[in-house]
Amino acid sequence: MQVYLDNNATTMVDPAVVDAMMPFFSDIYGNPNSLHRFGTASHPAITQAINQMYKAINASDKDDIIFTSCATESNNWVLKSVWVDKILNGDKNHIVTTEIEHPSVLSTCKFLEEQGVKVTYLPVNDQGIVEAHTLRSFITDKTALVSIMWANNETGMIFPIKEIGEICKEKGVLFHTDGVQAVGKIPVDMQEVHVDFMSMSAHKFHGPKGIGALYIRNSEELTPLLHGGEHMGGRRSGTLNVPYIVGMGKAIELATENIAEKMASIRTKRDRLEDALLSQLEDVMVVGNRDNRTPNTILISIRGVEGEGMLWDLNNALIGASTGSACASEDLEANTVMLAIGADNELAHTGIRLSLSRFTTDEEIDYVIERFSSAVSRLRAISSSYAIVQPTPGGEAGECHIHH
Ligand code: 7TS
Repeated sequence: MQVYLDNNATTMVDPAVVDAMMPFFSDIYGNPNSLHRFGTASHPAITQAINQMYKAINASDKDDIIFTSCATESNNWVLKSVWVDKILNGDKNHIVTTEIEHPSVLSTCKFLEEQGVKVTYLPVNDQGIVEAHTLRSFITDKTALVSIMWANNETGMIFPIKEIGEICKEKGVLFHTDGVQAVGKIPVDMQEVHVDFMSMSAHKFHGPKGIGALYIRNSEELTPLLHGGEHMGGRRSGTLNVPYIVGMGKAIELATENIAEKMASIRTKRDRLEDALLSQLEDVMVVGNRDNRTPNTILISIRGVEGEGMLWDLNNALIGASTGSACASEDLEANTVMLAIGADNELAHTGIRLSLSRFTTDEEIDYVIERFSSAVSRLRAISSSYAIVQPTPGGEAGECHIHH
C-alpha cells in the first residue's frame, strides 16, 4: 500500500476535474479573446468556471475574482501593488503581517523592506495563531495593508479572520488574507467577513497546479502585476489558461458542495490517526487545538526523532508526509512555525506534518498508524538525543513541554 499524506503541499487532481478540462486542450483550443468561433467557443465554460468560483466563496457580483498562475502570484500581486499604490504613490509606509505566513508573503515582505517599507511581523500564541486584539495596537495611520493567512499550511490552525477583518474595517486599512489552506477545506463566505483581497490556489483542492485566483472586494483598484494585452479587464494580462480555469471552477465546486459532510468525514479519519499516535507514543505533541484546525491536518512533534529521519522511514514505508512546507523540506532547518509558537530548537526539528484529503481511506489510516509507530521506535532506539531526554518520569503522551 502507498499512502499520500501531504495534501497541504498539493493534492491529486480529481478525475472529474481532468474530465472537465480535457476538451479545452485539443478540441476547444481557440484564444478566448479572438472574435471567431474557435475563440468564442470557450466563453460558456469560462463563464461557468467564474460562476463556480463566486458561488463557492459566496462573493457578490460587485466583487472581482481574477485568475492568476498560482497563489504565489496572487500574494505577490497584492503586496507589491499596494506598495506601488499606497506607499510609493501615497502617504503610507507600513504593512502588517505575521511571523508564520507562507514564504510567498514573507519573502515579498522582505523584498519590500529592502525598498524601505516598514513591516511588522505579528507573533503568534502557543496555538500558532494571531489573537485579533494584538493587531489593533500595531495599526497606525501609516499602515497601508494587513496581510494575515486564513489557515496555516503547517499546523492547519485557523486564524480569527472575522475579528481581524472588523478591526481593519474600523481602522480603514486594506485587509488581504492568504486563503490557500482554507478554501475547499473549511467554509469560506465572503459575505461573513470583511476581507478586501483573498488568494486561492486550485492545486490545494484537487484542481491542477499552475492556476490560482485573487478575490477583490468591491473590485477595489489594484495596479496590475502583469501588464499586457488587457485580459481580464486589464487586471491580469496573459492569454486565459482555459483548461486550467475550467479545472479550477470544477474543483472548487466539488470541494465546497456539501462541505460540512466532507469535513466531518476527513476529520473522523484525522482524529482517529491523531488519537492513535498520541496514545501509542510517548513524548509526542500535536500543535494546536483540533477544534480550531483545518480538519485534515496534524503537525506532530516526536521528541528525539529528527523530522528528516522520520520522513525517510515513512518514505521507505511508501508514506508521503512532510516536515513542514515542501518548499523548505530539503534543508535541515528547524520548523519556523514551531519556533514561532515557542517550541525549543530540538522539538522544532522533530515536526512531521500529516495532511489528509477527501480521498484518504480508513485502510490507509490503519496502515499509517502501524508504520508510524514502528518508525518512531526504530529511530528512537538509535537516537542519542532521545536517550538523554527519555527519563521523564510520568511524562505522558501529548505533554511535551513548549517553552515561552
Ligand atoms: N500560501 C499558502 C498558505 C500555501 O500553503 C502555499 C503552498 C502557497 C501560498 C503557494 O501556493 P502556490 O499556488 O503558489 O503553489 N504551500 C505549500 C506547502 O505547505 N507545502 O508545499 C507548498
